[in-house]
Amino acid sequence: PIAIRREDYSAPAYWIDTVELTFDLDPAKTRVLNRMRLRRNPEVAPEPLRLDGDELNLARVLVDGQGASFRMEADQLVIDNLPDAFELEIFTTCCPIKNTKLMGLFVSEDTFFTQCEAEGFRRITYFLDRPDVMASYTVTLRATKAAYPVLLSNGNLVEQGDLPEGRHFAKWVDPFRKPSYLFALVAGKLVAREQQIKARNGREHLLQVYVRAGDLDKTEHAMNSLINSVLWDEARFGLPLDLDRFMIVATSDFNMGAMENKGLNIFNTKYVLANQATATDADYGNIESVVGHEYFHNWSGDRVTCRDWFQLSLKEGLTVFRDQEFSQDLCAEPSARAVKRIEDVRVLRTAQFPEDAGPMAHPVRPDSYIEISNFYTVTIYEKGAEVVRMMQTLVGRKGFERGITLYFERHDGQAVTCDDFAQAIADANPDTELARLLPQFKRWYSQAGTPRLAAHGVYDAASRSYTLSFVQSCAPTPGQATKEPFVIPVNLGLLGADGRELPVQLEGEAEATQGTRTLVLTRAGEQYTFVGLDAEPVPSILRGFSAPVILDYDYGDAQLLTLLANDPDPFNRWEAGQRLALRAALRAIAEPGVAGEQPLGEAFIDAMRSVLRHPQLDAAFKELVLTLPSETYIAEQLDVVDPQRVHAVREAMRAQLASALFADWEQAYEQNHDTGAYTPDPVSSGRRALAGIALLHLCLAARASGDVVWPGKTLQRFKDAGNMTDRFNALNALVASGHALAAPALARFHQIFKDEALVIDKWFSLQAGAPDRGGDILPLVKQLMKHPDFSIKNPNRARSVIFSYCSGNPAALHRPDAAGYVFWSDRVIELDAINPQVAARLARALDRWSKLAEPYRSAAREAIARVAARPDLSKDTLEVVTRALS
Ligand code: DPP
Ligand code: ZN
Repeated sequence: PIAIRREDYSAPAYWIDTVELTFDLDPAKTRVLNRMRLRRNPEVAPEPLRLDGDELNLARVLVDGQGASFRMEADQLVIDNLPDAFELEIFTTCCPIKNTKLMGLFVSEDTFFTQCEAEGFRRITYFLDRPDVMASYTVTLRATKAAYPVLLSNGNLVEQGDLPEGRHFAKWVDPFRKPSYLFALVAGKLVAREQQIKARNGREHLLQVYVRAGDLDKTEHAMNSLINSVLWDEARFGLPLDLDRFMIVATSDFNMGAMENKGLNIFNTKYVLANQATATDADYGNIESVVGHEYFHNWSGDRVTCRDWFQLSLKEGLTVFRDQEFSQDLCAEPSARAVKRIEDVRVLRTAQFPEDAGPMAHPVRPDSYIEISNFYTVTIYEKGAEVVRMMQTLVGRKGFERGITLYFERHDGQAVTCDDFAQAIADANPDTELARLLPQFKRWYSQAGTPRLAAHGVYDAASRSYTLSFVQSCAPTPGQATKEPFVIPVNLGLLGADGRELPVQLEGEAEATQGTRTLVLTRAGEQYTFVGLDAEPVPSILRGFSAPVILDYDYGDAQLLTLLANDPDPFNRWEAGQRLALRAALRAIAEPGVAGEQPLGEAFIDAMRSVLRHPQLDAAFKELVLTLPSETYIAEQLDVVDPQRVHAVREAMRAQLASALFADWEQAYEQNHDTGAYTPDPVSSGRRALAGIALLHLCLAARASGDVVWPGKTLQRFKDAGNMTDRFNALNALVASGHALAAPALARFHQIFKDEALVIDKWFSLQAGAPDRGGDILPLVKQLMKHPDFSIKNPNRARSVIFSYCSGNPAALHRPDAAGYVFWSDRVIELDAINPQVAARLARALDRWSKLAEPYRSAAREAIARVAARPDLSKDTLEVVTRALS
């Protein structure tokens, strides 16, 4: 397979102005008539027309109504000697029922759906399937009325009616030009929750959420999230809904989370369906942010789209940033905003930092790819969002809003680049650091890898001054041996040893300021001297995680305890606890023996007790502080990783916290477990989260002490719970503590929810991700795959079992006998024949193999090589394993 390179971009040789599509929908053979008006792009030297296609049966090609001569070159349909402007008619058929890749037109539970991003439209018809070709679409759908009563496509329904032989049709016109990746159709037996809303500007809109008939009672939260999204984008950024009708449709077979097709978003059911009996607080939160995300794409993605797929983060980084801000803005309490920020950073550090340090590391704007589907990554999405967030930090919230306004004014209706975006934000804010530093700032787009920021502080009593020096560096990544310095905004505050926030005054400044200051680092090494300090301060560096970097600062334990107890910045307060826990973990990992059994010191345990019993702190924040850094995050801090050792130490830490804080967990549980009538608001969901982690530790403590009271109470809680969050937390406590009551509880859970696919996913996932005790998880996973409810073809189900094990359960996967790796390679190969995108995602589970200690390292490499040696591998999977081995 050949690599596509960013520098090879050239404008298309033809433009497509209009597309008229007529579908005769049939699962085995769908006929697609495609009538287009094209014209030569006068700015490009004449070339033949090359249309992309994939797995299509071509029946007819007419140019201006006449049979035309054409040829096939690989998958492309090539036509020479075309006039400057012409009509092209192409008739093809395809087979949706056999489409297990779930790209293009496919069938899920007797309903037709499409997925066209990034390159799925070519599986529907021959086309210039690239995002810079934007056309006006008219779509007619025809199908049997009884089997497919609902016929949907982008835009407005302009005509519908009956046809002979029990068939009917619907005609849709999209008022906006769009690239082919935003095309969508849906046809099947669906029902809709509808709501008419009036936007702030007075315009009326019809909002619809389509699901299968039995799921209508699970659509209220998605609808509310959609309404909030419409109102928020208009209020915060002045971006109104531009359509009369906005539709969301849920499908249970979907490769990704959801898709922002213009006016017709298609969603994985996981991000639509929720009621209190079936969905957890986390599910509610995810639905809100994904509904928001796809809705916000209506501007950042659809109205202004990407010139080419290297610019993917133009829409994804920006839209993740927007959905993060949306979720924060919906929080009434500032502390709830901080909780959301901590959760977002945790995702970045546990998933994106490893990606940036591994074989798939790539810049936010990549330079090349073999298969674009492999670049829908945490780097493009989450790191991309951090880059946008740094821009906001550098120009201020109001300045950023001005920048967004200019961006959309300048580029509405266009397909543009990351450079265009950064330029608009800078141009709207000419007197800011961002504008002055723009070329250097844009290294965040071009250089891969996570920068390290080493900070060092020296206090000088004689001059009452404190000097902080920073040195930034960034390790080589594939294809990038050396890096230039980044622009790093560092939000900083100073605390006294007593925990009070100190005024900040830099040398040469006339006055001190209160609270957080933003330092903008631009050089490899930099120094700041703060004056007017009577004693050595405790620096609170990188407040709110103001840049996606690894901060090394040689804090003393006492300083971290001060920050944990007092930092007015909740992020750094949480971070101080994480640093203390990480430090204990790394020490215990390095010193096998007794230290490894009781890794936590008294001071840390006391600090955790203070947090747990704190009268003012939020329950949600407490839960975050009491959650130890994940095994994956701990492993990232090590040069050589023994996953068994990491697991053993973290489990020992949890056991120690469980026993040492037993009375405190009891109190936390008693105070928080009753949250009254269910609502998924931040306060009550925080209390449920804290009660849940308390219950887990009470069961872990019972495991050590032989106590039967708490496991019994937990089972009762599981049975009586009035919502899924409480029920699932109780089940998790029994499973994670390895209690004998877990088995009957699991059986009962399955019995209650056997008809709720998303809940059964949880049931599978909990078991495949449970703590490994003596190698028991792999045999269990193999057994789960034989369960009648298991199907490898359904991506959600495959993820719930196979990914929960391979990507979510390191100690169970990394077995000394290598059986976990053999299982992984078998599944990658099996999935690759069904669904290459899902297979390639699973292939990433061993990205970090080269960090492993022996015997894991060699065995993992062998398993990857085994996959790579397979003939007929998809280019998706081939790209991943090839990069892993190089
Ligand atoms: N563009 C889609 C999204 O919203 C891809 N799944 O992220
Ligand atoms: Zn997106």
